[in-house]
Amino acid sequence: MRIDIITVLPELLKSPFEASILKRAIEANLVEVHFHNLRDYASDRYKSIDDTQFGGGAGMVMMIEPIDKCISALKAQRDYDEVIYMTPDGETLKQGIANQISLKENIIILCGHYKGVDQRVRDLFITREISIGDYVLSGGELAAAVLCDAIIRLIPGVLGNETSALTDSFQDNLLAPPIYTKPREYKGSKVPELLFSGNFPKIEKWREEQAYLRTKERRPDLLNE
Ligand code: 6GU
Repeated sequence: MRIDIITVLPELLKSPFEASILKRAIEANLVEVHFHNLRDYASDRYKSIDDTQFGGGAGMVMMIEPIDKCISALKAQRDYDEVIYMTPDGETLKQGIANQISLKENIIILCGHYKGVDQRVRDLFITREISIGDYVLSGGELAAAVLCDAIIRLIPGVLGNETSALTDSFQDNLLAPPIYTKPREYKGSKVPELLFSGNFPKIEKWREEQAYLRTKERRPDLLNE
């Protein structure tokens, strides 16, 4: 998979890709991530990428021309399956969306800033608009990092244990069950005895029940999806 990220703040976006699982995925060539500074595609000598709104109103709007130039330069080199715009009024990111996107070959992610982009960018270039939740961030960069993390960890080979992404919370619309490690007892607090029984069918059944109970208690909305 190849991800091209268009941003006015590449430095804000880079560090999540330089540690742990994402770093290893890149080093193992399971994913390529490229950053494009929108200012490099500005047309005037001030490197402007935004301007005031037509019709009046507070806040700057990202202009179509630099974005068009950047996206067109990328599309001249390869085909893209999706051009995703990160915006608080997009579709809310869910595990199912991450699953779908993780199957794509080449994607572009455009990070919104200021008030957002000229509507014509959305009409002409964007195939999918994604939000990471009902709150406003100062830009789409952190949201893009969240989306990338959610999709890259699903690429086969990225997680050491192939089964572990399948047992995440939200796969199958269930939260994950409680988990334990050593010591067996800590300051009087004990690990459930069943987990030492070696009876794996019974342990699996217990985990499924716990996942269901936890979901019913914390996220009943998931059970109706
Ligand atoms: Cl994708 N962008 C911004 N600016 N704020 C957000 C968001 C995105 N998702 C939730 N809040």
